[in-house]
Amino acid sequence: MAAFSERVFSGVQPTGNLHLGNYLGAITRFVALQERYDCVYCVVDMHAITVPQDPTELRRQTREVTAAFIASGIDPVRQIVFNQSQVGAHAELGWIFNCVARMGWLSRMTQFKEKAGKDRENASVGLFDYPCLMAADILAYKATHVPVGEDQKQHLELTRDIAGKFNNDFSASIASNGHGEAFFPLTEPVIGGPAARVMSLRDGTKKMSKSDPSDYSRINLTDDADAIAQKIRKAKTDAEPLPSEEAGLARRPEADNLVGIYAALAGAEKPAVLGEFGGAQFSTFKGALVDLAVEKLGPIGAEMNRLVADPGHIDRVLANGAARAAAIADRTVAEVKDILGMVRS
Ligand code: AQP
Repeated sequence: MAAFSERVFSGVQPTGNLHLGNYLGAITRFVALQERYDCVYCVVDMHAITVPQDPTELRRQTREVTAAFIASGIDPVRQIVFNQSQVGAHAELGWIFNCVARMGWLSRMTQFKEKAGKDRENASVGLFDYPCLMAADILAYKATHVPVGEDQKQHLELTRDIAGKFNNDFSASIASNGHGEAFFPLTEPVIGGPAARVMSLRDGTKKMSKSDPSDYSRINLTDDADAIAQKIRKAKTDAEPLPSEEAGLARRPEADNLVGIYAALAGAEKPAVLGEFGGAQFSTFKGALVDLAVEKLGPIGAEMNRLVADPGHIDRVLANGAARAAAIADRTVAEVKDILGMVRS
């Protein structure tokens, strides 16, 4: 396999109510990775429109996700922060990948099945095709690492399948165009830690999600201290005290979830949290979790509110990021066209 320079790409949809799952599963990892890698972080508005969006809300939420990135510690000067629709190369490469990916591959995607539900006939073609655009997002930058929550693992495997098939199908042309053995990297997912899959506060077997109708199922990044406290105090639990060992969390999804959230917010692992709280009642543990969550999330929510009050500044950040992103992605698409045999002037 050819050597690729290391680069991180990831995206978040501007579909409202950024929550603790998005923050712990994805955004905190984005922040950590920027210390070691060149990073490209994208507000994926083209993915958002795979389900209906109100135009005014889409614009507001695009700015809000950008504000969340910056408020959480992503540096848009050192790293590239932009919204997907401003860089046409994503859609162009996405089309090319439609012609590389196979129907059978996409038919196996569980997220489409979950999101389309029983009304598959009425789902948009874009919702079905989402993973091809996601592969284009990543591979337009030849990203070697993608930090995501566990729910995105299957889509990343598909990205690797698309990259592998492209490298294989066009190997002769890739070599004759001077790109060596492989044009695209086989991107590595960066998944893990105690909060790779944060669950609903109302049901420990369901993912915490923006689209859950109950606001009590999630902690939003913009929730104030009172809302955070109420949601944690009302979070579903069982009747037993916390165990002292991690094995004691098996078959206790709600307890496991709250311990995972505490660990991720504290920058610790679950055994250390259980070392401290093993034997405690939930009332005690929830009190400590409220204090920690308010301490960590309060300043982020306040900074987000400050940033969204100046949409002009956010739009300038996005425009600057888009120009820098396009410089990389346009070149990749031009090279892909040469490999495919498309005439360009
Ligand atoms: N519950 C979660 N736990 C850990 N990570 C999560 N992510 C999402 N939910 C959790 C990760 O957050 C990043 C951005 O996700 P997204 O907003 O682009 O899309 P999503 O996964 O579809 O988010 P939601 O909240 O579940 O939205 P809806 O309800 O619209 O489907 C991704 O890295 C994701 O893994």
